[in-house]
Amino acid sequence: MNTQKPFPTATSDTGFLQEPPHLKNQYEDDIVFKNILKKSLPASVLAEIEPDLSRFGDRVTKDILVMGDNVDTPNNHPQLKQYDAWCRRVDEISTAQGWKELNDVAAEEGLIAIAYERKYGQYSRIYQFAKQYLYMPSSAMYSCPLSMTDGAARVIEILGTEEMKNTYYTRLTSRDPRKFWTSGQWMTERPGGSDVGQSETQAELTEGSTWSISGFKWFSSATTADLTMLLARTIDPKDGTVRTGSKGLSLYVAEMRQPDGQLNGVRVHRLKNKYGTKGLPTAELQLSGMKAKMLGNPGRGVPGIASILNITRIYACLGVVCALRRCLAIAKDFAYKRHAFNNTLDKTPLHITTLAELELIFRAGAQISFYCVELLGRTECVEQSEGDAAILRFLTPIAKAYVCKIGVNACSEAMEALGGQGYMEDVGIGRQLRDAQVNTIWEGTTNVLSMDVVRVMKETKGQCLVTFENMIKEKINRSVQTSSKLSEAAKSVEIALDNIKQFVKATTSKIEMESNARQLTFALGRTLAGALLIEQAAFDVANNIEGAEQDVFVANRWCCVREFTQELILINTSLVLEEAKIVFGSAAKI
Ligand code: MFK
Repeated sequence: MNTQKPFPTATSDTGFLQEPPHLKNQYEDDIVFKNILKKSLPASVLAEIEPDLSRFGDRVTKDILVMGDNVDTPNNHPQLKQYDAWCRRVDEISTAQGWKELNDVAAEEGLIAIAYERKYGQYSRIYQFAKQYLYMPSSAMYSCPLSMTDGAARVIEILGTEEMKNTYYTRLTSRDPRKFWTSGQWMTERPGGSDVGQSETQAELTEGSTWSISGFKWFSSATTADLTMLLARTIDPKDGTVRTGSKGLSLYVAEMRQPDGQLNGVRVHRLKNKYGTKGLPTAELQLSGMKAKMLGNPGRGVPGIASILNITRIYACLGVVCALRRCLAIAKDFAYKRHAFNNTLDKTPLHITTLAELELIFRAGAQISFYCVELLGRTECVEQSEGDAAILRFLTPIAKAYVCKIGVNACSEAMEALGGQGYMEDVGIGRQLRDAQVNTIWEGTTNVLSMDVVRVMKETKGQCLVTFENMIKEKINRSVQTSSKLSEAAKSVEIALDNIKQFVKATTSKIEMESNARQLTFALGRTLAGALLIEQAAFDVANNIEGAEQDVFVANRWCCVREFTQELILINTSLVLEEAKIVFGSAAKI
């Protein structure tokens, strides 16, 4: 029988005190991330940027983390003051000190600038997103204004006038905090968040090329931005008519404030009370005569703003991946330190297996995100990159829908890995989970993105699937030549590809295509991740890189499980009708 002397009575200061988990350098401590960069960057570029990444990887655990914590402190959440003491309308939104500091850090660190200076050509995007990856989990959603700023810079680069490029673009891509501007992106209105074609806001030409915009925007994220990109229904200057639906919408750019500092026809109706992203000011806005300029052609607002969405969607995808990475960093360090049932958690079989599942999801998501970034860089910097643009157009909604969905669930699981402590605000997982959740919603919900996948298939008459298959096969065929240990995984990917093709063939009606869109999107995401994990493992083996053995294991573990190769279950029309009955109680008219 084990006996021991009685313990002294524990008080709040004596007795057991758990050693807390600590964050190490977020670049040096992340072999998955480092290996992705090795695969996707020329060695000379990586050698040049690595000191900056290593320095920044340390900084995001120090002053930047303090700024983020300051932003997410309840007393510091944004406040709206609508009137001054004399009943003058002022509509001032105050934000945390940390919020302002995060803005300055973003400019100084070149978190937008790097992508547009293009010092490393197509690889500049990877460098920029590598820094975003490090910055996001510490910055309490300053990545939101930054992602929209990035999208706005790109749209101005594509569609803007010389004047816009000399003024707005220069500011959006500046490294000088005194010059740096951020941009918002206002689409959502009360009748339609997903179905933007129902928007009510209207734009009327007043003088020269200046438009006057009036209406009500229901969600405006980062309302303290200096500039905004917005959609409005164009009143035809010739006959005063407006066109209904999304073809009547044009894209406009407007400054938040007029030269005298007054708001530019904007009234802040109220701040939103959100589930997460608490430090990010999101507001309802009344627009009355907001002066704006049109970007691109009238009626082409949705395709115009889609250039922003296609960038912010990659941010959303990466945002979940790095949130999960942060949750895992905390959970892993805790596992080394926490004793339970006569062992530390890192030696407890079920705990190991649970964290390994999350590690797989993280690695899969990181591969998909950085592959999209790689393609984005090529489309912006390489001539004749139409093929890359076509595949990126197809992969972006797949990446956003699939990675955000599996990643948020994994963040929730990581919270549980610390037991009750995981649920405590000051441990650091709560904010990650809350903030990650929005990424499944904004910039298109999972269903909207799944329908976007269907849209691309329709628009390309199925060619995107052929391109997808070729790209995947090219990656896995090349990889198995490097390592025979990847053959099983590669075979699984081929089976998964065949299943997808059979599945698409079997969906014959519009109803079937739509009701199966989510399944299809997830299967495409899962398969893409498989091919990229195989490619990473082969690269590591070929170059004898640290972590190669684990990456071979990961590729096999991801691809050689039942869910990966299982056939997709076709939801046919009669099944949808039956499902409608169990959900809504009666047969749906669809
Ligand atoms: C860390 C991350 C931070 C992120 C911060 C973000 C904060 C900002 C918060 C927000 O602003 S949330 C609001 C986000 N809103 C959305 O994402 C809207 C979601 N809805 C959709 O995406 C709908 O699919 C869409 C509005 C595009 C549907 O509109 P329509 O008019 O029914 O679409 P239609 O007719 O299919 O497409 C119109 C045109 O746009 C077509 O081109 P054509 O006219 O030439 O045929 C489409 O091909 C084109 N298009 C649509 N989506 C596209 C696109 N083109 C390129 N890329 C896309 N993604």
